[in-house]
Amino acid sequence: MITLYTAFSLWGLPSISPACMELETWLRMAKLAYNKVIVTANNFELAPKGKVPFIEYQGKLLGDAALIIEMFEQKQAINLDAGLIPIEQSISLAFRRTIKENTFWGIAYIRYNLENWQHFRAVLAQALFGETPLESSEIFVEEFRKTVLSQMYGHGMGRHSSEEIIEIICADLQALSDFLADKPFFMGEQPTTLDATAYAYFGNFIQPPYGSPIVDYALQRANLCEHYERMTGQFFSERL
Ligand SMILES: N[C@@H](CCC(=O)N[C@@H](CS)C(=O)NCC(=O)O)C(=O)O
Repeated sequence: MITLYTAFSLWGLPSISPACMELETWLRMAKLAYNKVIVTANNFELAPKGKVPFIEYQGKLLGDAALIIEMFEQKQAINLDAGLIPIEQSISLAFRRTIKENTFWGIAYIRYNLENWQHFRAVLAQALFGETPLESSEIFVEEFRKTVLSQMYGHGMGRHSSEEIIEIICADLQALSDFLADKPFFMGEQPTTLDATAYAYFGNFIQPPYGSPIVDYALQRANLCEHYERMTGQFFSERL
């Protein structure tokens, strides 16, 4: 049995962490059964890479959604991308890396900028500390924000102006929308790994209650919104 350690669910999303939602979606697509444990301040220290998601499988803790998916592909001989020819596999990998390594920072930018931080801080505190009063969790969540902002700076996205970040992230969303076009799934008629990634990250732009020109832009990409609904219907129908 797989134990999935994941960030909590909110705003209609299976998880407010896009990487957690990506992995959970993939597990469902691969029809692998799992137990779900919600990560709090108490068990976060189990995370082998200091990040969520992580899993416990065959007595070992493993981190990183992409590496976990690769491990299952090998150990369980599951390949959601088996129908793709090599050039399609390259495109899929390039889009997944773009979403996870670049577009993701748009989500962090929206949540951790000062405008939305007051609200997101309370969400994070509640998730990590439950009913503990906000005061006692304040230091932890403020440190958490500092870590994320410094990661964003280290990545390079955090060195750009708001206008530049908005332009960069909207260009990623446009590329995704153009590539999806009028297909039901990114690589055609059947869902593949890229659908899990795009679904999770796009959902984490459009579902939270945070205003941003990026969110407005995302919501105007009708085919991506329809893809989000399609994936929910197919893999998280209990949420409808
Ligand atoms: N490449 C990792 C990214 C995971 C990730 O960035 N997780 C975030 C939440 S979405 C996290 O745990 N951040 C806490 C931290 O960086 O300290 C994956 O795909 O699993």
